[in-house]
Amino acid sequence: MPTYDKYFLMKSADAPAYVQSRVHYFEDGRKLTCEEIGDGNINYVFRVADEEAGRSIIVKQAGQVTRIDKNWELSVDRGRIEAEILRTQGDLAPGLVPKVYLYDEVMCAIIMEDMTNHSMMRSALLQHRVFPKFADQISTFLVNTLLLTSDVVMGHKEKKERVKSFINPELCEITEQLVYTEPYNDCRHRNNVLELNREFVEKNLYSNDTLKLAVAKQKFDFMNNAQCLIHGDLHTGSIFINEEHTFVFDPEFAFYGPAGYDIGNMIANLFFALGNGIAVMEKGEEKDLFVSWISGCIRDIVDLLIEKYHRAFARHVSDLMAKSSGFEDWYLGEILRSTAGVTGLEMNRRIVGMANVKDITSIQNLEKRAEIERVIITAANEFILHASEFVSGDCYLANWNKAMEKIRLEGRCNHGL
Ligand code: SR1
Ligand code: MG
Repeated sequence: MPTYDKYFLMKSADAPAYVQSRVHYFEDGRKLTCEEIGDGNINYVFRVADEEAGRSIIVKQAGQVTRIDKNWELSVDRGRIEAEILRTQGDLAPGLVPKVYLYDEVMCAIIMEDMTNHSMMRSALLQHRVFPKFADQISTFLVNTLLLTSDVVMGHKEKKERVKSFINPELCEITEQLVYTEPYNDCRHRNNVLELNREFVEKNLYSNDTLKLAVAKQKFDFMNNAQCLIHGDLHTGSIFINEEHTFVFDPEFAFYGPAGYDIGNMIANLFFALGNGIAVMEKGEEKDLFVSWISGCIRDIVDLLIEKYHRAFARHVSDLMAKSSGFEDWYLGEILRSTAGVTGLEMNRRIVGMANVKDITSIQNLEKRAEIERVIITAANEFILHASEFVSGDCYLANWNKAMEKIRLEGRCNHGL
């Protein structure tokens, strides 16, 4: 029987005994089952269950290399960061993240609440399910976790201590490469570009110097702006959801960075779901319902976030100078500018970069996929190049619609988008 005093990467068969040795969650002697359910690029996620009693728990273990590339080594310290931020976010946004029962420094494993009766949001959106409460819930999560961990609210010394403990160089480096560099030059020759779009990508991304300058400015904001504690990878695969409730999890990329990074990631990933709905759904009521819900969701997230930001600012801001007239709007303006830029960056990198999204890669009709990819890149470049213009939810939708129109007019969109 292992004593777990030395790190090893668990297999499904190891996890039940490990859980029993670490937490008192299942009664002794119960028959436990386990499956590995992780579908991310990096870690292993085991669901350990007592099927008869209807109880289950999650073990998430950090491997020493990524799943997407076994030659890619990563510090296992990300497990500690993830456990700490889940606890912090649980305090700031109660009920919106899973409870952490234990973090094991040796095995680099977190034992946490299972998000039963919830589905991974990306998979649910691929089935074109709608979640009417999501915009309200995620905007609360964003405002609470971002504004309340920033210097405008927190004591500045305490905040600096936290910046220190959330230094996350290796995971940040992944983002610096995959989001802020490679989509614009394929410098590591690992971009995935659809053959039908090769020329389009060459022209609009790899040879676009104006765009590269705007991206470079955003990159240095990401690296230097320790504004607040961000999740760092807030896409629809980092959310479990049902019609009533939302759980945000998987914050191993967390560090003190720009608030707009989380908000922009969220919006971009909803655009992927919208793109999928437009490309694959048959014309009709169901499609209209999904497209109108997801568009409304994007618009509402931005607008609710602005509304809740002002409320939280009035209630929580402690820094005397941040109370100066005009500061509240200026600070929000900076967040919104960065949000729009990151929306564009995430949209581009999931289309041409190394780590893609099923919303798009699962589109079987390659002509349709190519067209929706061009719409996404067109909209993305506008978000990046004109970031300061996106000051409301309607601006986001108008840009998407303009990109759809542009691709149609270019005579390429003949496949029913
Ligand atoms: C090597 S990791 C690739 C991507 O997966 C993660 O979820 C992040 O989004 C990262 O960029
Ligand atoms: Mg992840």
